[in-house]
Amino acid sequence: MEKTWRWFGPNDKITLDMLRQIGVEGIVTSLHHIPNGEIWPEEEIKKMKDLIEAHGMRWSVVESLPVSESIKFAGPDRDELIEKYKISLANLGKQGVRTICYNFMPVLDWARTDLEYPNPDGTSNLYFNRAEFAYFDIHILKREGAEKDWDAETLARVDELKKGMTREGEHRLVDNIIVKTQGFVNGNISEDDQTPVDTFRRLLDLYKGIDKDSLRANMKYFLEAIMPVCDQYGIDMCVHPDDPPMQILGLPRIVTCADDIRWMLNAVPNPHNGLTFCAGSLSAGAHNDVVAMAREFAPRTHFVHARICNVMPNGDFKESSHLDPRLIEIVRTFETERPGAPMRVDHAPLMLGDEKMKYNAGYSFHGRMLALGMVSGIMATINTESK
Ligand code: DNO
Repeated sequence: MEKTWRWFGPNDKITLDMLRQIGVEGIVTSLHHIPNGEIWPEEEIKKMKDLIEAHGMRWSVVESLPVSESIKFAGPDRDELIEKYKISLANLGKQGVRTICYNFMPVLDWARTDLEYPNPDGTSNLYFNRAEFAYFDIHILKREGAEKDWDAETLARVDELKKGMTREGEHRLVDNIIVKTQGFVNGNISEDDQTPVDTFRRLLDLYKGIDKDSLRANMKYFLEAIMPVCDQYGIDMCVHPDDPPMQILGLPRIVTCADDIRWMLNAVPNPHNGLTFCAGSLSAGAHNDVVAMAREFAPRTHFVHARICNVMPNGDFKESSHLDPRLIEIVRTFETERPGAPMRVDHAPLMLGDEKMKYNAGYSFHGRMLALGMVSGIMATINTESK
């Protein structure tokens, strides 16, 4: 696979020169300065592409070309937004940038409760504490009917948490769940939002009455509308699975398991309608056999996120080592079945000074460098064995 790296543009503290030195071949990035829903002009795309190429790499993947909420919940301006999306795709196609990662998660792009969960070796990791997330839902968002969506064991943990919860503790949860994990992904929340909980509630309201079937219908509508542009320019659309892969905060989620993925691939059977195989997101659901899913969906996978999670019996989950045997099997599958596909690592630990650098959550330098080294080693071994 092609070794790629998610780079956040010229303001990223990690520079293109640094990436070249650590064996990165392709860049995964977005035009982060263009607001969600606006057209990406061809000259802006060319500028980014030229910058990357001047550093000896190529622009392999767009992550993300964000899908506006209104397209997801079928708001009155969805056709207009889809037209703009198509123009952006065509402009990317004209510049030869042909792999596009996006997601169809309502409101929230991904969720974690702790961004620096300490490991015994002195590094730290991202962590999802199910009870803390439920606490956020029930006691901070105060979402109507929230309690009904959580199991008894989690509710008992929430009660325990409540006894010791402080204002700082609540603030930290809001910051982690709404601000720090969402702010940098061109989503709905900006890092300087002074009232993120209110913004969040307004966003949740947009989805009143939208269930799984209507969200699926809206996704199909979107994909059918953009496929002609994908056909014309050879663009591969790669949906990112829902992270975590389950219903949360009363929102429907439709890319959570093998059945969901089968549905979305069959609903629009064009090969350009494909998948970002994010082993990490899928493995955060105990219901997913990620190794089997990699084998099943390899033919329609155009982009791979190499990382993996461990789910605990209480539903909490944590990122695991990039040398996890499941990940080795997944890398083997894609290295064999999709040899040229772009692959990147993410959600690696904070280590060796990363913690002072204020990187975007999940996107450390040393941690990711080590992870890329590990996955590169797995790939090299697989290639040697197969000769
Ligand atoms: C988180 C990422 C996601 C991903 C988007 C794709 O670390 O994996 O933010 O980029 O969901 O649209």
